[in-house]
Amino acid sequence: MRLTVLSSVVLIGAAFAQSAPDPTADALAQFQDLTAEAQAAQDDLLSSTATTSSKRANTCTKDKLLVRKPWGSLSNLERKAYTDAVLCFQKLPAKTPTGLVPGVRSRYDDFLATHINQTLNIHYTGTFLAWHRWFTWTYEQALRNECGYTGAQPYWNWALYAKDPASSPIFDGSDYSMSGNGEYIAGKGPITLLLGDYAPVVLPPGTGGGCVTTGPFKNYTINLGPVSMPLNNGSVIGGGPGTGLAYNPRCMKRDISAAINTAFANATSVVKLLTRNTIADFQLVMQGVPGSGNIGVHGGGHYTIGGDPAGDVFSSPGDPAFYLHHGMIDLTWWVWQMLDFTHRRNQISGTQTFLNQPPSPDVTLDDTIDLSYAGGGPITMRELMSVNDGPFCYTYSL
Ligand SMILES: *[C@@H]1O[C@H](CO)[C@@H](O)[C@H](O)[C@H]1NC(C)=O
Ligand SMILES: *[C@@H]1O[C@H](CO)[C@@H](O)[C@H](O)[C@H]1NC(C)=O
Ligand SMILES: *[C@@H]1O[C@H](CO)[C@@H](O)[C@H](O)[C@H]1NC(C)=O
Ligand SMILES: *[C@@H]1O[C@H](CO)[C@@H](O)[C@H](O)[C@H]1NC(C)=O
Ligand SMILES: [Cu+2]
Repeated sequence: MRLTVLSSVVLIGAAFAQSAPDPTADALAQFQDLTAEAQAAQDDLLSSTATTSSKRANTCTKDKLLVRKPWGSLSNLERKAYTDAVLCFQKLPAKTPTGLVPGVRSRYDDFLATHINQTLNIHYTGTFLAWHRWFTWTYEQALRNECGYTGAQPYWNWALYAKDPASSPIFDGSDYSMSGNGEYIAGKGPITLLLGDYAPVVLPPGTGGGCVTTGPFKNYTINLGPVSMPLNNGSVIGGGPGTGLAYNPRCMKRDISAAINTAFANATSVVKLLTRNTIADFQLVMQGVPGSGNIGVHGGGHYTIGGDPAGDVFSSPGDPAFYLHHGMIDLTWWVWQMLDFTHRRNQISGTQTFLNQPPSPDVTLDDTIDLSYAGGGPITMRELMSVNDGPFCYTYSL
């Protein structure tokens, strides 16, 4: 009897191996379908004559949409135009007074300083998605208006390269990448993420760890942060207690991890995220349900890059790949909204403080977001709810 069961299991296994669909390919196809549905819904919306409800209502039409594309589908020329614009932005003088943030040295740092300063009010809060949509858009517009960039913000589709992100067009270290992995540091222990009183999440280290020495950002100096680095090998590397606003020049380090990408930001994770039913569930799954051991696609992307500053929640925008990661975060929110725009457009959920510590009121659509010296001026949550209304007029292509 036992033998029979065993041999039938083997037989079923063999049959399965021959005909089973590849789960990754299957999930990627589902992601494509959902994105196509979102695109169709946005097209419908823009071709209908429905009036916009926003105060700053612009006249976003289909032909005016700025199309954000995945890095891998940009030509070398387009990639170079983007990284050149970022390098230009890193050389422009800061607007933030050094009396306020002693460490700022560039326009690029204005954005980093704003993110560091507001970290505890923009993650695991009601503002998380809208704040990062506004932040990424303001950065994209600054590259266009201040550095002559004519393209759109590219994004990083994590699912495409989950098995080997270090060899992806984004991180392969070529002149047409966002720079490569950090230099290999031997003997690294596990990375331990601490989140309040929840059980720590222990992750395998990546295959770098040292300074980035390849690609467009090989000579780039990080000026601010870190504030709260994960434990590496049981001790905090780099980040002391402090505000992160002091001048702390250092090389950019990365510790790219295929294991983290595969575990948390694979094609199935993206599809599972897109099938959440409420915004509360969507944004919690995206950021990782605390205590579950799952860091979500948001944490997955950040810790796939790892190192300093990408591994620090506060100063992660110090790594220019941040904006490609948040392009994809925003893409998933856009798809999710478009799948039922009537009911999802104005859905927000959460309070004003990180995991509601200390307890604070719920965020409302009338609350304002202000990026300080990064620019943009104060704007209400309400105006950030649609990518084709308020200040926005963009879309995503796969
Ligand atoms: C990590 O800890 C182990 C054991 O204590 C040690 O041998 C190793 O050198 C440490 N690695 C680093 C990068 O500090
Ligand atoms: C990077 O810095 C080194 C040493 O200062 C210099 O030789 C090299 O030309 C720089 N590379 C770029 C791309 O700026
Ligand atoms: C893909 O991600 C999900 C979490 O979103 C996880 O449960 C699953 O184990 C991951 N797949 C692999 C192969 O690690
Ligand atoms: C940091 O945030 C505080 C409180 O919102 C604000 O008063 C201050 O101007 C901010 N600093 C910068 C550099 O944005
Ligand atoms: Cu952030």
